[in-house]
Amino acid sequence: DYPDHINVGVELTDRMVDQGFGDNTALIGNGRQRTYKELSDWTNRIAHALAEDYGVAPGNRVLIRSANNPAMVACWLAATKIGAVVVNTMPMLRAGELGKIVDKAEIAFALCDTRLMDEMVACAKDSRFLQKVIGFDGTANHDAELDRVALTKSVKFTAVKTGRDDVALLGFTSGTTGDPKATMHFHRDLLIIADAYAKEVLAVTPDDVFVGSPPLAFTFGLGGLAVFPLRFGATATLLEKASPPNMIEIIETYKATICFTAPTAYRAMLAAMEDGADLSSLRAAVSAGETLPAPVYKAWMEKTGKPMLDGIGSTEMLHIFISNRFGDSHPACTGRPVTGFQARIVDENIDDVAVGAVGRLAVRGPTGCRYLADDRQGDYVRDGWNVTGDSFYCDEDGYFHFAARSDDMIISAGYNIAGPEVEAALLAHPDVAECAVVSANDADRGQIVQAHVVLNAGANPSPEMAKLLQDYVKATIAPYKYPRSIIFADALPKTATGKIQRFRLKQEPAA
Ligand code: 3SK
Repeated sequence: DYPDHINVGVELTDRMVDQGFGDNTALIGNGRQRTYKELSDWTNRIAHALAEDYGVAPGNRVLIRSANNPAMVACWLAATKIGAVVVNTMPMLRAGELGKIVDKAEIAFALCDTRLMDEMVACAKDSRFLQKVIGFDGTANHDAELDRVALTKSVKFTAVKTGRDDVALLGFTSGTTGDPKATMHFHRDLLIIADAYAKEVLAVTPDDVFVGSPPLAFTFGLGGLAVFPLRFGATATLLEKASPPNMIEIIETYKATICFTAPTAYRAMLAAMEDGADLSSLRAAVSAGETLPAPVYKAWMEKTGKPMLDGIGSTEMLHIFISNRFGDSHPACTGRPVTGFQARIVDENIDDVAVGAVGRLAVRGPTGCRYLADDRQGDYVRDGWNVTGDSFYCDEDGYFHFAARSDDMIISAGYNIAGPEVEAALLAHPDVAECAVVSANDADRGQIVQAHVVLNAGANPSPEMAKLLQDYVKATIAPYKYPRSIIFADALPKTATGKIQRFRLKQEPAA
């Protein structure tokens, strides 16, 4: 029941001012706080500049390159107000990676934090699509071209009357092959994720203060650190470098109430948390982006007592579609579908599997996958269901449980072994800081379980330690699942959004 015309840039700024939230703090970052009225004025000035001085037209694709900061949010909302289709990108991307995105989305304009210009300019030099790179000041001291032009403009702007089903955002997902896919999302989709997940599951109010680490270029971050707070008159704190100690400090300083991050960061927050750390304001620790290992959930609950809500989303679906709830949150359980979404466990013919059996997680709802010009659309959406890359099972009470990424299932001597289950067993050992479990080829067993392990400081990576960990796993889960190969590492390969790149580890020979 959304109107025919929605502009999400207007909904999250001017509309909030009209509804009486003008004096509420909308954004905190880089040492400054902005109210909703200030954000509305700021975005209107930038919108004028983009449309009038740079000729950005409705439907043009606009890339934004920045770390998480208020200026990035202002640029995103301003470009959305003029009906542009925005592609938010990570600050660490190199010219070659930016080039793939520019080519795929045929991007004409780039708005770039002046501190990150080099790679953007290098990308533009060879591009047949990119017409103009416009610098903005990510520190929000208005010391860059776009800021200077915007300051000459009126704070009143009549936004483009976009249709609710006009594309507002292209979310890029790198996949495992390195060939990026762009998922198209409509103006209404950005409101739906707030009105479904953020309202129903988190019950966000104007008193909430959000903190977290996922980049705004990742839809997990854009939802959790921009759309959700701004939809409800709440406050977003934005950190350019969201280290675990920084997040703890923000919770203490600004009395943050909702934290969005991935399990690895929660684990690191626990390690960085000093006795006496004050997390009393926190009312939800949202975990997504990776499955939440039961030991991390339990350690968090024991140490903080603050509700931890595991959920699963995807760039294709835009945000979280299955989640735990307050008072109904369980270890090793992803929860139940968010209102408006339906989920099933299916086989390769998209038929239901038995209750409790592992199969592919399929989902449908008010958002869904629409790849931009990509043959992989037909693999992802089948019979109207979005078939994810995750293996799950559903119990008799309708709760969904993660088994493995479909390509993380290890078949060893006829046994099906879910890599994440072995990871959870290893992570429960006090000497293990991080681990990733993959398959390695083996002449006798076809595949064997191989664990890549980062040890905590002080623990010694030795054959004795490997044996100790193997025995520990055998004593924790069915012994056939133990990692026959253990490789110690200083760090694990990760994507820019912090997901472990297990596919890169699979190339390692068995040790
Ligand atoms: O990976 C996830 O779980 C996720 C969650 C929310 C939005 C987007 C993604 C990929």
